[in-house]
Amino acid sequence: MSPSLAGVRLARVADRGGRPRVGVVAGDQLELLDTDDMLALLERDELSDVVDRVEILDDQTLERPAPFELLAPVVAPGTWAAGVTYERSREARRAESQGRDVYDLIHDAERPELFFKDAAGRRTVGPDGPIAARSDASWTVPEPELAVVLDRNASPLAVTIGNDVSSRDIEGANPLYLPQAKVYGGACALGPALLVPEDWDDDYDIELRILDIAHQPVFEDRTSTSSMCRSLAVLTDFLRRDNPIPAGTVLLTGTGIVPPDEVTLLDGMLVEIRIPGIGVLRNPVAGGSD
Ligand code: DO4
Ligand code: MG
Repeated sequence: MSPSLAGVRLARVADRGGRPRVGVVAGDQLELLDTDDMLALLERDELSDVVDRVEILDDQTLERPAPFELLAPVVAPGTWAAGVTYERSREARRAESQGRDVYDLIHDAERPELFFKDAAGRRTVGPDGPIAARSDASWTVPEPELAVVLDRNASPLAVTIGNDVSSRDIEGANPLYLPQAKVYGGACALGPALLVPEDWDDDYDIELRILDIAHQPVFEDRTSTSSMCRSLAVLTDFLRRDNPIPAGTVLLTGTGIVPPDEVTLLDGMLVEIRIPGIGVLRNPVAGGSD
């Protein structure tokens, strides 16, 4: 019988010719499989593909499996995101909206906030890809989130790290501007690997570090998915209602970390999100007003 994927970390890379390949992360080795179909592997939930090449890499960032370039671990046909799933997010939304109560209402309501973040990976980058601050925004922040890859029934297949990059000034001006604050080129990052958990009830620590252009830390904080006020089952239950969910859809599960108000992402900064067991998603920032 082929080994199951439980507990396995999977990454996608492209060789010099641009051909994508799936690899299994084993310590500091990337065992390249003879397939480029991450989704088929996840849905099969077994590791029967033959390893045909082994590359050495950094076991956290998965950087530099030269001559391979790391890709986003999955090209999601759709990416959805949940909002205000942590108390810290409610406080921040309340502050930026100058007291309007929509965020209190959504935090306590039975129906979660779910919004469409991307389609076909057009606005999503992988590890080391540039995330963006909008040119017409003055206050941009990373939102470090556990991201879940779903099958066609919205059941979870794997987890990864997601960055729901957001323009706080645009959303703060009016919550109806949310799609513009959240959906633009470079507003999402995924990676560096997918983890198929052995136990879906496990919680994850999430650590955020923002580095300035000299790569000195300007902010760091951590949270845990144990602080989420909604379960993954509730989020996916609402997501699938009357809504087609193509296999490979990604759901970002909300942020529990909000940088202080004076922090905004600027061209040349670096954002690192670490989830032990998955790795480190590191992205430079491009654009932004200053
Ligand atoms: O309502 C705004 C969305 C907030 C969000 O994306 C989050 O809490 O992660
Ligand atoms: Mg978010």
